[in-house]
Amino acid sequence: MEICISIIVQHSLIIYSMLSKINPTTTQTWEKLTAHYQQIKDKKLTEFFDEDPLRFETFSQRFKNILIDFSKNQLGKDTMELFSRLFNECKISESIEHQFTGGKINRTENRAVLHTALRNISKSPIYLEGKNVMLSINEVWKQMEVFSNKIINGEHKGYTGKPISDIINVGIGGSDLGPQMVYEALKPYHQKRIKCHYVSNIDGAHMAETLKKVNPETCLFIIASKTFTTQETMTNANSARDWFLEKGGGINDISSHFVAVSTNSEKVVEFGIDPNNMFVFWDWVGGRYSLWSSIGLSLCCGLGFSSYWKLLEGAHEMDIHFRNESFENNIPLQMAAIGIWYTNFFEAESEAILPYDQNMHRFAAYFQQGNMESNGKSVDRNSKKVDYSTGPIIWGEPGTNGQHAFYQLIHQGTHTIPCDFIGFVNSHYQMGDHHPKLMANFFAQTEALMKGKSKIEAQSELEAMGKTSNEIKEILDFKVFEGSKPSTSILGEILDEKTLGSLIACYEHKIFAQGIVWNIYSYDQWGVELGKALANELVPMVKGKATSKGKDASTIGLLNAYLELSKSR
Ligand code: G6Q
Repeated sequence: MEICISIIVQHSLIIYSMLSKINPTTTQTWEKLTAHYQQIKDKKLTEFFDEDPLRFETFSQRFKNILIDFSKNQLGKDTMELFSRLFNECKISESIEHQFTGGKINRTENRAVLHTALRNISKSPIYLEGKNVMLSINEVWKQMEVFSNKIINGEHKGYTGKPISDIINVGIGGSDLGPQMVYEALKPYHQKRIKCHYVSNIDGAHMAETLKKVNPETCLFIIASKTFTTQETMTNANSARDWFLEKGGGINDISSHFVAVSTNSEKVVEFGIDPNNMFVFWDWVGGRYSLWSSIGLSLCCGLGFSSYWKLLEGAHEMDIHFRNESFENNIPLQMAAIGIWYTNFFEAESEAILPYDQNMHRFAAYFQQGNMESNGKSVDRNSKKVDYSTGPIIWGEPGTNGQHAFYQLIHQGTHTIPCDFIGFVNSHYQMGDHHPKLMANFFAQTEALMKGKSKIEAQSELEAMGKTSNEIKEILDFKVFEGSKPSTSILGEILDEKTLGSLIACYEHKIFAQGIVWNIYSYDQWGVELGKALANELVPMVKGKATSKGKDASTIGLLNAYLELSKSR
């Protein structure tokens, strides 16, 4: 017994010292990178290409049917060599192993981080505290497959005997963004008879407008919440249940119209959902990484289990790549390095994700959470305030819409905004020449950002247009594009399930690797808590049932105005 306790104690000590606690800016390589930055910061991107005719080949990587072109970034081979050393100094390989093998690297929540196990389709054992987690994962996979097959083939009937036609996923944040993003991205793979809807916002408009589109007899609600206590989700779930009962469903019919995806069985039962209709997951799945868990149930129903499986397969392939490849060939690590290069040396504050694929319209929003909630931290793993930048602001919209909106600032503004362009060689939609035109825009933008337009070029253009020298003088400076605006191009063969799975996993690993170097904990999200707690406290005040005494003057002012104006309607 004593020996056993001693082993446990030793083990937990090892667990807590698992990730390095190195301030990256104190490493030898950081100093070298700083000097290196001074040498190349003003070098034009076009100069890099002039010097090395094989630059595209040197800085392109291939992963399955995806090509990643890093060549239009402000860096040379020496830059990447330095980053390889920095990553070694920050113990990246050890950290990757800790993550994949169930180390409690989410230190502030004392949890392992094992979303990679959820897509371990090889089913090879992964042990957490002596238990092979793949056994329970496999059981949930089976449950998801059986359930979604019944929905798709119409065997699962609603309370009037009709098959289910609409799935409403009720969740928020990590329990919403991932499945919704994937469902949208994989439109060509949708099941014909089933439509998925996603309701997240506590604004009643979201649920009310969605309910207008469905029939209570044929709709199934998936209440997706890791904790089953989230204010927005529980409020929406209660309203959905009220609506269902009002529209003719009975209490006994709830079991065929409501299922839960959660880690909290007690709360699920309290809500009135039969535990047999519950799909579990585990505390080692972070909300924003839970797409891979039973939170993906709506996808199994809306796409079919085999499509969902291919998504996992694509992610698993990227996991193997990330875990095994050396820095020189490791795509997520190189993406991480380039991001750090711009954030910490070029002082870029944001990164744009620009998919040239309309169906990927939620991809940037998804990684806005993935990245900003993971790496939006300012306390390091030594509990010290960092004195360097960490996670950037992530944003983006699908091309070409963005071109007619915000690209102006990327081309001619004062900020450095590294951009990821994502596009595909083949389209699912064979309509006229839309696709070649779309891709021409992709390539044109990356070219324009890199090359820019010099004063001489602008001048000769204006001359060719027949402008007088006075007219040219007036306008010339505004027609100049500095160029040397960095971009990475990601070109896939077609947007299918596997490719999407690989892309998502690639960005996830990039985020993780950056968090390791920045010496922060990427898997907690304490920043979300304060607002949540205050909102709960404010509800009775907004309802006029509690005094706002003790609140600050602005909040009291807002509350008073709200209550006064609410009387006037
Ligand atoms: C993600 C966050 C957050 C979470 C939501 C929903 O990493 O933790 O976005 O997913 O707050 O939480 P529940 O699933 O517990 O309702």
